[in-house]
Amino acid sequence: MTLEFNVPDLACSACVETVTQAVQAVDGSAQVSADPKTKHVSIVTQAAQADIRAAITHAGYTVA
Ligand SMILES: [Cu+2]
Repeated sequence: MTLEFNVPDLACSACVETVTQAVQAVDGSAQVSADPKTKHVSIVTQAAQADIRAAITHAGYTVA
């Protein structure tokens, strides 16, 4: 399944890396694409949306 999130705090490529690592700590095979310009994060994963959302939040980012 593909999850779509808006992460307004996503400012640069380091943020993308942080979010990607947080998501992949939940699901190592997750495919994460995130764009600091649009603040849009798209994640292909089998993990539950709530778990992915929690991982991003715990990494210090607000999910809109
Ligand atoms: Cu950043």
